Amino acid sequence: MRVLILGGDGYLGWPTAIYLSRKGHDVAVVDNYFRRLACHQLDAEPLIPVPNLNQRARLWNEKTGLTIQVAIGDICDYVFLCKCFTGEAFGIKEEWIPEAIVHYAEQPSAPYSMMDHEKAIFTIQNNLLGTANIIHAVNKFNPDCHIIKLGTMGVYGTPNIDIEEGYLDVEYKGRKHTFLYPKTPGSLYHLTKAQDGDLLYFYARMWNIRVSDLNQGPVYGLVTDESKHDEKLITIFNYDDIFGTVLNRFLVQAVIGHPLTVYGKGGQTRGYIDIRDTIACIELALLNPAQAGEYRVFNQITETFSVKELANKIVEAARDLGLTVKIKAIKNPRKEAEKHYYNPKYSGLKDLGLTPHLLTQDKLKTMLEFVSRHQSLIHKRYIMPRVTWG
Ligand code: NAD
Ligand code: USQ
Repeated sequence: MRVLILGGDGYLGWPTAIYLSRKGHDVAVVDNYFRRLACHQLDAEPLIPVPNLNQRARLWNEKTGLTIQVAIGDICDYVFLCKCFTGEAFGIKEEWIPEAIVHYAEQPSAPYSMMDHEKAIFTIQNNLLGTANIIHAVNKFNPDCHIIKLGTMGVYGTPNIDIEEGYLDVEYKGRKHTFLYPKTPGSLYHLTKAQDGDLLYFYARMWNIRVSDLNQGPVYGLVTDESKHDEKLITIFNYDDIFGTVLNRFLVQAVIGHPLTVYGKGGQTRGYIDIRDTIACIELALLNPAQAGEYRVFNQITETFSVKELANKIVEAARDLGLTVKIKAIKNPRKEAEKHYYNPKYSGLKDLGLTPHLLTQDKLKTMLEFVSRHQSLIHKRYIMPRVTWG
């Protein structure tokens, strides 16, 4: 399939691109380097320096004989985005109209969105404008094109009832209706992910577009089958307070002997997923597209843990490697429930064929060993949280 990956330079975008390319898809990637620039501005560099997108696509293409096309630009610029739908942005002479889009190109950090006025407004503009542009471009160039958008489990918040996959059946005063599951996001970033979902649901009903919204939990890991033999192909891996996700942060903290930064009581429970399963889920969505007019939602997680449980697992794995790791509860910089009911449903992707890689002690040890080999690159000043929810 012709697959356009928006946000193809990112933590998830690049491993998805090389995986789908290896699987024989015709892949083109787009990115405006927002993430790299923000990392420079906030002094939050990834663990391992990563070549730019053109360099690593060239490396991949030379190494495999396959072709990943690259365009650098902003999807909020509609003229540029339209050129990505014709092939012009990639310098492709003949018509190149995508059959599927994987939409990763958003500002993905909750702390970033809560930092100040400028970053709040940027997050709203970037995430909503970008998504609206994609919808319009799809409608203009190929209304049959399947939009696979990365959503987030955080749109649901932590309600005191079970979390369904996207929709909720409600019976009220003797009548029944199915609604989108109510959303109670806990950061401005998460709110924009709720709103971009609403945009897609609206246009699925208005224009019959096909949408899969993949509500994913925090992702962990950095090596995939395509990058394991070549470090230059490894993805951007952040462990700082702004762009690092919790398990990735804890791995790095454990390696340098920093007490694991559990925010508050540590009872915050989330659904987690291995980066290799993220990619597998994208492929499953791609091969099993939503119907025309369907806004389909999957909860993209494979197991749930509280932050405290995650921290304890890391302490145990580190101990087996001879590392003594402590846990230190610190004042929670966020406004979130620290002890709550959490029972999400996540059977849809498994029904399509996902076989999850669960978080075993062996896997934790492998990741700790990998990070240990790069210990000299770790900056301790990136660890403590700088942003509060105000
Ligand atoms: P990332 O920041 O590494 O990747 C996003 C990429 O999109 C970046 O390279 C960035 O430069 C690019 N980008 C942003 N705005 C753009 C624009 N206007 N035009 C062109 N490119 C743009 O983030 P990630 O962790 O790979 O997350 C990707 C998506 O997955 C996000 O939408 C995020 O909400 C979602 N998600 C991530 C996780 C996770 O744990 N990483 C979990 C759930 C959902
Ligand atoms: N946490 C700690 N200590 C830390 C970092 C985080 O206790 O050092 C806690 C947070 O308070 C939170 C939980 O761990 O309760 C998860 O935090 P996170 O930073 O890993 O995840 P979050 O901010 O929610 O965002 C990440 C990605 C985002 C994605 C989201 C999925 O950055 O793109 O949408 O995970 S979810 O959490 O399901 O909404």
